[in-house]
Amino acid sequence: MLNWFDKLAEYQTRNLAKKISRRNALNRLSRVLVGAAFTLPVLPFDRSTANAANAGAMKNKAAEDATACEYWRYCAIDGFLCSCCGGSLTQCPPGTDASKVSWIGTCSNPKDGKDYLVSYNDCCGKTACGKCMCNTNLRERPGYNLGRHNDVNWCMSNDNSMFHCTTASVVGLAE
Ligand code: ABN
Repeated sequence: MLNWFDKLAEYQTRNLAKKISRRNALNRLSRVLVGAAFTLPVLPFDRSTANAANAGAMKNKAAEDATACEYWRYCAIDGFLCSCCGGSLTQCPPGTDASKVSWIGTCSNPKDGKDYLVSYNDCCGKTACGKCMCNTNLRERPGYNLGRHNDVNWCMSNDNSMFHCTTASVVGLAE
């Protein structure tokens, strides 16, 4: 009888120890953490507001910001933006000269939806500006179609052929 009673007491004690032990608590906690790691990333978060805000900011840059690669006139550019290098969208920075030859692109203006012919001129005579590098290349063509090729130093015909940055001037409406 005593033996039986001892066994029951031992069983109950062990059971209780299992339930309140540190190992048990850690075991449960780790299960919760592993479960969260697998389920949280797939939960359907509402990202529509962030996406809409992002799209709005991109549209604004495309229409207004001459220091952003997304600005519409830069659709076929390859170079550092002169507007980040002490010049502007159409003006070379002090101490540099516009390239005598240039390449062209056709870019759509988001404000009126029309296509414009854009002339890209490299500004020459100083070492590379190094700021706001953009390489968008819309409708850009290989070197055998030279006027539409941007991956070349267009300062090649200037007295000082060092490339500094690139401007983007509208020539007129594209036909
Ligand atoms: N048209 C910009 C440029 C300059 C030097 C080398 C590659 C591209």
